[in-house]
Amino acid sequence: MDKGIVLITGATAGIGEATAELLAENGFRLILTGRRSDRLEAMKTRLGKLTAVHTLCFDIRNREEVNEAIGSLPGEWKEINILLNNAGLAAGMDHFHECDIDDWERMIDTNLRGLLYISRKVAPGMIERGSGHIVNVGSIAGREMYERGNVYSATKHAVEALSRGMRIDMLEHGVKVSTVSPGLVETEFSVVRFRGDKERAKKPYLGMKPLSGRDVAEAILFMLTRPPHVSIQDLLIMPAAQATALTVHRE
Ligand code: NDP
Ligand code: 8X3
Repeated sequence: MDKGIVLITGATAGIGEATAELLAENGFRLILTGRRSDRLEAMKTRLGKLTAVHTLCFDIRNREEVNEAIGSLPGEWKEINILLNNAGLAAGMDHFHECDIDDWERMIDTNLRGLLYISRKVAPGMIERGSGHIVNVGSIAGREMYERGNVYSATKHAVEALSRGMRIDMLEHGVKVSTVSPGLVETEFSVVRFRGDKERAKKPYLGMKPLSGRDVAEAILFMLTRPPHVSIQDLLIMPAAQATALTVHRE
């Protein structure tokens, strides 16, 4: 049975890719987005065997690219039922006074501006149809601060705050807004954060079992498949070995 159209930002890796796979297995039609066109095409071939897939290749930091991409959707793909705002990154992990300001701008432009651009473009269609669901990927870093987390954490706190504001503003229009906030998930996140340094990137996961993208995808699927009158507003999902951002039990 058709479950509607889901647009996933950052579908080329990690949580976005795992969610695309799980939603394809569960009968959702997918619009997959990201900057790496080769990965998008490979996913279209792979998941296209399970469901209808459309791909859009653009940089979410660029407002014109976002508007053009959404504007380019063919008629049968225009009515987006669910928007998964997942694209995001941490760039660097340094004390505030030593951070690279370019890193701050990348995080603010991706995690915040990008999320705002695409949500502002997609939400009016949901409001017109009187239904829709926006799921924003937050983080444990959006719930608490930790040493050297400064601007990444601030962007995720902003995602939490924005989700609450979006929920209030769109309540009367039948649009659900949810946040899913994971703890440590082993994806490309850490490799990106530490600029391709694979050894350093392994450190957060040493001696413990982190979440997989699939674990988070399963939580998202649960949120998306509640009956119309039920809204999971906020979901914190952590590895069993992690109590807070920095309290991790390692063997
Ligand atoms: P990955 O690095 O594995 O995936 C990130 C995705 O975001 C990629 O598909 C990437 O695609 C996309 N992306 C990044 N920048 C842009 C851009 N400028 N334009 C378009 N797409 C972009 O990381 P995760 O899967 O771990 O991260 C997904 C989300 O989960 C992020 O918001 C992250 O903050 C959050 N999160 C991650 C946690 C973790 O421990 N991994 C924990 C808590 C939250 P491409 O490069 O092709 O553009
Ligand atoms: C990613 C989780 O703890 O590395 O959002 O900030 S953490």
